[in-house]
Amino acid sequence: TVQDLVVPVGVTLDRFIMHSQSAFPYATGELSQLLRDIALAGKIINREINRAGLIDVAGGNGTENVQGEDQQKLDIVANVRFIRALKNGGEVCAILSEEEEDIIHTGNDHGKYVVAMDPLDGSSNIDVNVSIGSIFSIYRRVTPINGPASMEDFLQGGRKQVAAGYILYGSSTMLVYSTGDGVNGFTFDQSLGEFILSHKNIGTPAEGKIYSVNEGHYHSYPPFVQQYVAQCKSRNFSARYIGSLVGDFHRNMLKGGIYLYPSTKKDPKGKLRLLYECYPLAFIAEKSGGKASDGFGSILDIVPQSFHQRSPLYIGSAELVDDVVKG
Ligand code: P6P
Repeated sequence: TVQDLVVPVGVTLDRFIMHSQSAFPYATGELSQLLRDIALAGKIINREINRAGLIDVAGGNGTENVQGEDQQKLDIVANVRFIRALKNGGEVCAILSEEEEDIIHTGNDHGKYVVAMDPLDGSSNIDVNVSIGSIFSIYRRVTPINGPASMEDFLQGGRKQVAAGYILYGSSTMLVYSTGDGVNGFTFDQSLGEFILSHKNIGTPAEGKIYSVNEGHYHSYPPFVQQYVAQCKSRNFSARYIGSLVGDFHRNMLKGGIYLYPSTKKDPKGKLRLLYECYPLAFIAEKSGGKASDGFGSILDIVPQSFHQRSPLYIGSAELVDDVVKG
């Protein structure tokens, strides 16, 4: 498997992908190229974010996305950069983005893959310099090659993802992804312009002492969540919630912990989006030994009905997710 490869920490993403490729001799390299295209988009967005205060890309754009959410200028910049990188890369025939109502056809009808993405999650944090992230989910298309992609390419269900991951624009910028065989983290070296393998074969600790939830919504949480939060306090857990899903998820994956976004009165189906937030992070969670649930079953087993549907999300250390779900 990929994890058995003698790939030392410190290799570039390109070399890691090449080594991984050698573990799958029948793979034809399109997925490898697609991962490189995503890394390129991440490098470009990283540069824009780092300059946000200096060039006019910070703040609101005065427009709303399909979700009715105020678009930040960088939301739009990130969306455009990802679409352009994936279109130019040639491996992706269509994209589903949080920022667009319908799927975007790239013109690469020969492409074997489709990507569902949240180009920049937590973007309201940009102006206050808090970590933000891009989240992506990759499927092989099920519609005929050379024809147009369509809805069923994106509604295959979480367990049909061939790869998923995120880019975290934090104190350092990291790309974390899995192609199904372990989770690996790459830290961006600004001086080289390269992602370097820094976190090989990440394992989510089964237990943890951190819980991430917005306690401001406490009174609108279901009783089983209120009980769980009380249990965290009685167990002297630390509360860590930065209002940015990718940042909270990444910390919990490395240190052990649980992130909760329950259903609320305002969002009875939860706030987070199934296809490009919950599914990809659930894929990463499970491939690193963690768990992800909607309160009833695994996120990855939810049958998708529509592009932008929401779901409650309880994700992180396996034993903590079990605790909250069993109530
Ligand atoms: P609340 C950001 O808007 C986001 O989608 C996640 O990144 C974050 O965890 C959550 O919503 C924050 O939502 O309701 O706690 O402000």
